[in-house]
This record gives sequence, structure tokens and C-alpha cells, in this order.
Amino acid sequence: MRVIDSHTGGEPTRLILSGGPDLGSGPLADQAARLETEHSDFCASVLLEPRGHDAMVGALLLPPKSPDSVAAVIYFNPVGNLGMCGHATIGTLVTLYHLGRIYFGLHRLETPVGVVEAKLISPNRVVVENVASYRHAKAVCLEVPGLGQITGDVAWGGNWFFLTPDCPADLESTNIAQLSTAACAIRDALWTQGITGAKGARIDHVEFLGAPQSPQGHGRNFVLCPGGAYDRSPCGTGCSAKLACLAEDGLLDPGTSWIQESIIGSTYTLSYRRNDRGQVIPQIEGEAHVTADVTLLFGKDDPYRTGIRA
Ligand code: PYC
Repeated sequence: MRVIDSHTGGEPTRLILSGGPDLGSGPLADQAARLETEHSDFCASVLLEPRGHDAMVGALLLPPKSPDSVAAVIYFNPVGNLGMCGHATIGTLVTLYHLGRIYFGLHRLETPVGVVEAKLISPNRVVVENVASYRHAKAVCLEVPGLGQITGDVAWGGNWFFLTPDCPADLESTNIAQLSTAACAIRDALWTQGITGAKGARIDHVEFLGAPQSPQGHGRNFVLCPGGAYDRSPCGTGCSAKLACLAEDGLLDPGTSWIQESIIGSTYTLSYRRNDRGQVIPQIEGEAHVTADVTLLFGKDDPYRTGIRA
């Protein structure tokens, strides 16, 4: 199986170019559902140790449904699918450029939650225009064992997020273990207390919000991903959810830039516009680098053929 690895602000993407499972035909959302339910071994074998690690996001490249799109892509992590993925979209465009499949300019990419447009502005920099993002619930209070009362917003940015300024520790990389434990406790409490996204959707990302560390920054975050890994980048869909909340609170005007730092200090430049329906359309600018162009091997007698699942 040929894969190309990249990282976007430190967050890894593994783009699968060949050797993926047959997902049949039909809408991309159905093909994505088939990947998750019928091919979880495939997903784990590509992403988990010994071939990968739990922070990796897979991007399965498929032929587009529309001739106007450059590709269709299904994003997944070791535990399931992601609706959209900002960092992996940036990584995908930079990788397609590396392969000579695209050049600078605007490209349409089909994802299971809608078409996104992304502009390659240099070999390593991309601006992604994400799906419409919105706040579903404001100032939700929940009781979290070991943490007490936590208040935050529930918002959609292509995935479901709970965003809270109630951080259990400073947003420093030395506190990643403590932040991860607390974010997992919040995610579990959201589910057990029946707090969901629209139509009962599980909130599987938790985002702590804090002050920036650099003079040019506007905010810093820590984002817990569904498998338990933390996002090394500021998280494109998490930034989209944050933009939706800023817009709704009247704290950021359309077209105004916001620099978001990740827990390791990598940054995205964010802004948004409103479409003709008044919805928030986030723009995320970030940088990716290709790190490997490799063939993954899956020996029949390899006991860890489908990944280490401790
Ligand atoms: O960049 O949207 C993102 C993302 C989601 C999970 C990991 N990265």
C-alpha cells in the first residue's frame, strides 16, 4: 500500500494512494460509513503502531463524484471516521502538489460532510474554506468527576466540539498528560449527562481555550481527538467551531484575522465570511510538510498485521 505522510503544524496525516478497501459505489457518506463499519481492521492497521501511532489521521483518496473536484477523501483516525479534518486537508493539498497532481490555486475536495475549497498558495501553505460552522449550545454546565463544574459551548466545525475556557492547567506542552486526562473526563461526562450535538450526535472532541503566548497570537488551545490523542496543530475543525462561537458572540468581524496557537505553539491564521444564508464559513490557513513516501507491508504471518490495540 503506497502512502505519503505529512504533518501540518506537527499533526500527522497519512494519505493512502493505493491499496485501500473496495467501498462500493454511492454517496461518499455511505462509502465512509462502510469504511468505518466494515473495514476497521484496515484503518487500525494503517494508523496504529507498529506502522503508525495513535495521533495519525488517515486520508483515503478516492475518485471524485464531480469532474469539478480534484478528489474525494475520507478522513479517519484509529477509532473511527472524522467528518472533516482541517489539518489533513492542508496535508492532502501539499501532498498532491508534491506528487505533481495539482498546482497553485483553488481546488475542490469532496468530503463526507460536504465539499470544501482549498487554495494552495505556495508549496507548503494552504487556505481551507471549511463547511458552514455553528454554535449548537452556549454556556452548557456539566459536573465532571475530579474537576467539578465546567462550562462551555457545543459547536460544529465539521466535527462536534465542546469548547471551554475552564482549563485544569496552563496550556503548556508540559501539561499535556494532565490536559488529556481532564479532557477525556469531560468527554465522558458529556455523554453520560446526555449533552450532545445536533440529532443526538456524540461530542468526541474537547477543546480547552486560553490566552496566546506569542505577541501576534489571539488564542491558544488544547484539543483532545476521539482516540485519546491530542492535536499537535490548532485543529482546523476545532478552530472552525471556535470561529462560529466568536462570530455569534460578536467578538470577531467577518474578514478579520485571528491567530490560533496549538498546545505545541504551531499556528493557523483564521478568518471567516458569511454566505448568502448568513452562515459562518471558516477559513483556515496553515502549513504542511511531506515527511515520507513509503510502501506499507502487511505480512500474512505478522501477528501485528492489524495494529497493536493495547
Ligand atoms: O484539523 O480538523 C482537524 C483535526 C481534527 C482531528 C485532528 N485534526
